[in-house]
Amino acid sequence: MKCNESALSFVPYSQSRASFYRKKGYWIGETFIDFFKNCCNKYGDNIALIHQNRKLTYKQLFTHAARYGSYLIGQGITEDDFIVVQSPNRIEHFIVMFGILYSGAKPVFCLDGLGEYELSNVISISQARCYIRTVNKDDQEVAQKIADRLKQNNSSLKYIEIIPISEIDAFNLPESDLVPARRVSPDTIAFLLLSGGTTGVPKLIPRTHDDYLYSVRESAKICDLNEKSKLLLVLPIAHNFPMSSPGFLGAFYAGSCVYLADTASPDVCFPMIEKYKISQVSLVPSLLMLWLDSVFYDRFDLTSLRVIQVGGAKLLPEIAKQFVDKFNIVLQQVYGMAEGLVNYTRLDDVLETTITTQGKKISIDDEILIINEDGYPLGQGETGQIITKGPYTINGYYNLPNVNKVSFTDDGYYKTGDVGYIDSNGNIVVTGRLKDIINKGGEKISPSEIESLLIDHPSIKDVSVVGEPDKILGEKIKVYIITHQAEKLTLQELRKYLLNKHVAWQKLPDKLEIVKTFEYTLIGKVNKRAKAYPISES
Ligand code: AMP
Ligand code: DBH
Repeated sequence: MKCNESALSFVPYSQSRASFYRKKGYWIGETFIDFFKNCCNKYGDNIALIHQNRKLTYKQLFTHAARYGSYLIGQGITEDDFIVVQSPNRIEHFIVMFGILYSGAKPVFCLDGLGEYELSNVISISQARCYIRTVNKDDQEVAQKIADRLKQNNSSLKYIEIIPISEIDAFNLPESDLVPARRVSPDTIAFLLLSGGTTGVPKLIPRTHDDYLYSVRESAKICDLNEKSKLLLVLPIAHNFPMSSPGFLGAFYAGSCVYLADTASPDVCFPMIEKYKISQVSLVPSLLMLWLDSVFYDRFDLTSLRVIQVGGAKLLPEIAKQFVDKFNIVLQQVYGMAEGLVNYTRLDDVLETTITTQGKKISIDDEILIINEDGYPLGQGETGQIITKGPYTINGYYNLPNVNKVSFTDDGYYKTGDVGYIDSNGNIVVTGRLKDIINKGGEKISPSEIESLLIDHPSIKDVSVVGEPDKILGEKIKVYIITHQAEKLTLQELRKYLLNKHVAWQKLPDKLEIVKTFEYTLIGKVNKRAKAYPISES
């Protein structure tokens, strides 16, 4: 066992479960680099990636990644290192990602929108030795300054690299400098993903080669990807959904072509769908609504679209039905989580199922239980918390033993914090949630994290952050504040205060209400469901 995979930081699968998953053929002993190499050998001259007028075949992508990986090895990167990675949706991300995996090190995937504050927390929990960011040329200077400060403030961080987009060719080392990919064990951590958390600190999710690749292969099959499929990638590339459900990894497994869009807005995506004859796209419900109402709908030929995956937040059946009718596509609902479990409605499901349920689990060995408040399993059709364990669901967050005590049951089930039931056909229906998160258009935001940042503000005596229902985004961030002496505070001031703390812009509050008091529960917690007493609104 490697030092950074000690019992404290990484909770492995038990030996008996691991050998069961191997026996069943779920875990095949393949590492990410084996997987990538196999895809690139098999589909060599197919186009893997297109962004605007740049294209890479599978073969070219492999060569770039191998060169970058060799370069990293030359820089002294080892298989024990965690490397925090941040990129916009550009070809460079794939080169950096597979380059890191080639070097044997482990990427820690961070959304491009994360601020210095969140990055610092991630570096501190993972004890990352490197931070690599790819940026548009215009943002290079700012990114370099942030990276320098991160290095100053985090002693584990020894090496930073800011790569301007389109300049990755600078790492085009001569063939002779290529070194072989480092061999790592397929049952160790391949990378860390971030969970939208309920705690003040981000939760890092350790996924192994064996477990993650199983979910990728199965997802590609369930979503019917093949060499002719053309996927448009619009969601942030570091998120689990566009990565693996079926995502770009599913596409690579099937030899499909991935098109990168600069934004998810219809004026950018619809012309691309027409031009490239895109067949599949993954969206969150808020984007689906944007596409549904777009004035651009009539201006482009969208008939090549065959399947739309929708997940990340609850999709209302009425909206689902309207979308299917208008776009004439097969809707595939996806209920998944970076911690593991992914459910899909199947492509041959009847319409009623695809619009009203979140589908079936990937594997017959995904164990899903619905439990009541006392932790007892409920029957089919009964509503309670969804808990799960299985061949690709983690057994603990990375380096957070205290969080693990509350996030997992004694017998190893991950407590999703989601509420739902399983219908008579075995489809899961998500009806609500227990966990204290705000789901703003699929982006998971921790209220307690924002509260702990705001409570330091000199005018704020107490603060409560809640999700307020929103027609398009599902929820928006609303802040209730009690001030010390009826000071005036505006939403703008609060947002600026958070920005000065280098918080990701997704976490900036949308609404502010100053109140005289909160209502408290019997044990003295702010009762977030209760109505507070407004004295002014901004
Ligand atoms: P994370 O743990 O940050 O990866 O976020 C996963 C969470 O997103 C789930 O536990 C759900 O709360 C939510 N989620 C994902 N997909 C869906 C869906 N199709 N319907 C409802 N909620 C969803
Ligand atoms: O929201 C998610 O995290 C999510 C949604 C759909 C996910 O991780 C996934 C599919 O794999």
